[in-house]
Amino acid sequence: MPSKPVPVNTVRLTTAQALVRFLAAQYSERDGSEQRLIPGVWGIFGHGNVAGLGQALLQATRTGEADLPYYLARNEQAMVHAAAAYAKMKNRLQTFACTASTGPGSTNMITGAALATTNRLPVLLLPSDMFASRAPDPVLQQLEDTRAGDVSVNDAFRPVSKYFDRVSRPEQLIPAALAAMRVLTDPVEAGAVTLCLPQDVQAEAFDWPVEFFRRRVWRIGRTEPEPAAVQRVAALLRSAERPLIVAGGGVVYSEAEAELRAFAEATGIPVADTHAGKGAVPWDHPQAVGGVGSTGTTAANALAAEADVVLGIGTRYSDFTTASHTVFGDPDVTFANLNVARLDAAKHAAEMLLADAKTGLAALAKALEGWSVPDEYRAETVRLADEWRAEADACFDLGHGPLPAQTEILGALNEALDDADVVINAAGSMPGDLQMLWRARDPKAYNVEYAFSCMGYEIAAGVGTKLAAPEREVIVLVGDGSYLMLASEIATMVSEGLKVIIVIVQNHGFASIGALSESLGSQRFGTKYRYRDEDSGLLDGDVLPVDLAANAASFGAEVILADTVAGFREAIIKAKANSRTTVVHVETDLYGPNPPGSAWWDVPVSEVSALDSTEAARAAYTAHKRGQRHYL
Ligand SMILES: Cc1ncc(C[n+]2csc(CCOP(=O)(O)OP(=O)(O)O)c2C)c(N)n1
Ligand SMILES: [Mg+2]
Repeated sequence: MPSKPVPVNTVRLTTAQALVRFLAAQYSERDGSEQRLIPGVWGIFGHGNVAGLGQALLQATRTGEADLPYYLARNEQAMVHAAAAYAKMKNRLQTFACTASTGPGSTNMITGAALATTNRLPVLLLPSDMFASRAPDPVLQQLEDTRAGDVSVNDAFRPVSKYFDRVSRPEQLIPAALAAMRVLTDPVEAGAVTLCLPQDVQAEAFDWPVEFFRRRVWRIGRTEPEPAAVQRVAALLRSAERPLIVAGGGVVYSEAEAELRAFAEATGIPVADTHAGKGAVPWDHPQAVGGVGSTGTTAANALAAEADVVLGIGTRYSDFTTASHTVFGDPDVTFANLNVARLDAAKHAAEMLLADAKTGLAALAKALEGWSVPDEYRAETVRLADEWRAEADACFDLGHGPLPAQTEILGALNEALDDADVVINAAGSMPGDLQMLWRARDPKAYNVEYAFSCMGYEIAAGVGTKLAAPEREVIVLVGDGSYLMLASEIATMVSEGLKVIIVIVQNHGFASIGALSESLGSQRFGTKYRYRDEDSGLLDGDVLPVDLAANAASFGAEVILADTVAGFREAIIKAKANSRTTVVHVETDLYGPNPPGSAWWDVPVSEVSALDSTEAARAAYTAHKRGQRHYL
């Protein structure tokens, strides 16, 4: 006998209207606190989304049927950066959706997607796609592939997304949207989630089961460690004489700072940090030794050189952290990694402790109760950290001229800021200086994106960070190169009334890649913003008349100029007192001096060359390369 159909209450909506209603009903939960998973949508409209998602967002606002505020970005890459920075500030418990038109609007988001996935930050991307019906093909901005009819430019999102789907029929939205939420709230999978929305499907109506739109709570949870794994790692640490902790972003995202501090104090194990982990332990804590690796402190790198057991917590061990596999120097060094993700836990042939950082640290602390490193090792940690702090103090007070050194500007800024103020940066010479010198006391006060190190992240991230933490002062540090790449979100800050301080560090070129080029024998070739010199044929003529202060003012920001350290200090005090977006423009010396380096970074030098500078650099490279190894 045929069974009767199950009665389902339905509501007739377009796919876009359904998605808006669905997103407004999604919540995340951890430790009992619930919050909206997707509290808003960023976008730029074109023919791909203006009448689909655009109409749905308008209808939601006009009728109040779904609470999903819309933010208008100036560049699609930037809006994904804003969403990633927001998610970072919210410890991955919340993020934004981003809607873009077909073709270039969508492909502009690919860099942002890669940044989010590389940094393990959830973002929901909604690129519009070519017609599912194919009726008017090829539409404006449609790629035509001679080999396959179903390929669109959006397929380029696949390798940079942790979940990818194309909603080619309205009803496909149901499994696609649920899968998207699952991945967005999974700390192991954290990254970009892409739902491609063909422009005709966005506007197509369907009878949706009302159950699809009920309030849904996605429980993020905390993975408990396996007791046997805790015992194995505890035994390894007990056997150690010179253990070292490498604290990464997982500590911060898991809000495990108190556990890490307590663990470090009880065991006496020194704590080195990565960019994403900075601030988890305050810089002046007795076990804190600062950044480790290529741009690490002398203290952290000296301890790493002799560490017998390295406990990595929530770190992905980038090449900067390991100094390209050279910073850990003990031939018998072994690793234990506490991480939610097997991908990271398994690195360097480690004893794996698969768990959330908070629960994992609590379990480890219990298993190691009563055990500590020898007093001499604690004393050595403090001595090395003190030595480094004296070096850092010297970098802050060089009396360099005529233009200040960047380290002096960073020192003055660090001193002028309060503990909760957030500093943002991503690329250029500043991340290295900050990794060595910045003194953070608050785990959310340091937002340096150094997994993708994407020029152009900085200002956009200022927007996302300020939306996430309106109560905090947000300071964007941006080099002139990064500024030139993507400054347009200053207009967004102004229109949204977001008070952000942007410090433009103007040195007329790439201090970072210039110094790198010189050290690799490439003589700073092509790293300065200069007129082309007629005699040499190179870009080494006069400085260009580019005026970034005037450019920033043209967006509606208030601009303060500084050309000395004292002037910069005053400018920051004024900027802090301001209530609107303020840009502080400071000129610094392109040639440093840089803080003292104590580790290497593997950037290959030409094996054969007709230049003496390259030959010399190759010899140095070959020598360094001998110290590189797999940790097996
Ligand atoms: C999108 C992108 N393109 C290229 C690079 C490679 N890169 C790293 S730093 C840098 C120069 C940065 O210049 P600027 O922002 O002025 O900072 P500075 O080096 O002067 O401190 C470049 C081109 C990058 N990180 N990101
Ligand atoms: Mg520069």
